[in-house]
Amino acid sequence: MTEKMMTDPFTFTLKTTDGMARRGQFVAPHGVVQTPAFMPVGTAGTVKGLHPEDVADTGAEIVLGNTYHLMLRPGPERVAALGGLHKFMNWQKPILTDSGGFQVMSLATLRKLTEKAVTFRSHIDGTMFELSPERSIEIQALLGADISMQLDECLKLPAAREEIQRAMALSLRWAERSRRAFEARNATGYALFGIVQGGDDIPLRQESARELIDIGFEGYAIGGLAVGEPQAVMLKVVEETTPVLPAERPRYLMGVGTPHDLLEAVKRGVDMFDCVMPTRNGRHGMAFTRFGSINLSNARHADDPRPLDEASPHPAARTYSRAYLHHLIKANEILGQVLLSTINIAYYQALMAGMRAAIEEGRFADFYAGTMAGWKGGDI
Ligand code: PRF
Repeated sequence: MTEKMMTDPFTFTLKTTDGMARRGQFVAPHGVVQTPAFMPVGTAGTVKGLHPEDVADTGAEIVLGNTYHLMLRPGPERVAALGGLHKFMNWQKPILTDSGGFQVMSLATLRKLTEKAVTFRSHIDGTMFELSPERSIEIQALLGADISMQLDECLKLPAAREEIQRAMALSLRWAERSRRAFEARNATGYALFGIVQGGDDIPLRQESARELIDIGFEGYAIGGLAVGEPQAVMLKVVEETTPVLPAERPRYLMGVGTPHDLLEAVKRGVDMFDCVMPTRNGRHGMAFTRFGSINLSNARHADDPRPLDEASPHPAARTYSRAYLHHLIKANEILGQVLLSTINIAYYQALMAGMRAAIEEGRFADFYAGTMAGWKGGDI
């Protein structure tokens, strides 16, 4: 299916598997998304530096928005009155919104967490806010998100087992309240994902996954990773969690990661990702390519007439010389940040498209080996 009817339910179809890797698609109110998928981060109603048309031209079929940022500014009631987030930011394809819990923990000050809600001081102007599971669902509905996320508590690692257990149990109680609030909306086609927590403790992770499945969600996220643990720990948690999750629902690894993380996580059965890395690192002069990552602020690029990748499917990676990109970054020109953000998102999308084709054709292992070998040509 390529066309989407507004009355269709949210569905995920698993088309093929290759080992643990999965090739699927989901149908959301604003369109169809092929998986494994990477979602560029559009925190404050914009994928920083890119026109929405340029985001779509990279191959992205869905972007992520943030409850936390949009509740502080410009306010979800205002966005709703202006026709919802899709219209506000001129992005007509699906949007997944994060619930706010993780951003409160990483950005807000004076946080106070109770059973009922998290209260915090805005990092923008100091105003106090309260975010409960119910208010998070309400905000995501006001924004018009195709996929909403439950409110959860994400700890940094390392953390004590009792603390991990406490946050996981609270997240489960919030999952139940989020589900109830979401059901009350009666919004056909829209989806709510539960979030597995449990730190680096495998039994807690599996308990969290099983309890979420009992509540029942359209999809399941793995949260609480890429928070300070080594990659091997993250991958171990992923590979011990995905087998517990239902095959017929999408799995989303939140806030991950490097191209290598994506390759390893798809291999272990993950379908969706989001990360600021392609845009944030791009703004700081880093290019992600099939040769590995390249730091364009390095002086050795100053006289290099070659494009980043003459065989890239995206014109920006084929057109501009490394010398020009080096110059733009050194001169702190906006265009340098825009071009590298675009090139990086396009590379992430090409990597996902490559993985999707490889899974379909039963050659994921070859694709994995070839991609890993290619990255050895990078410079960091
Ligand atoms: N929870 C939520 N959002 C997130 C995370 C989480 O655990 C992460 C973890 N890396 C990123 N974004 N709600």
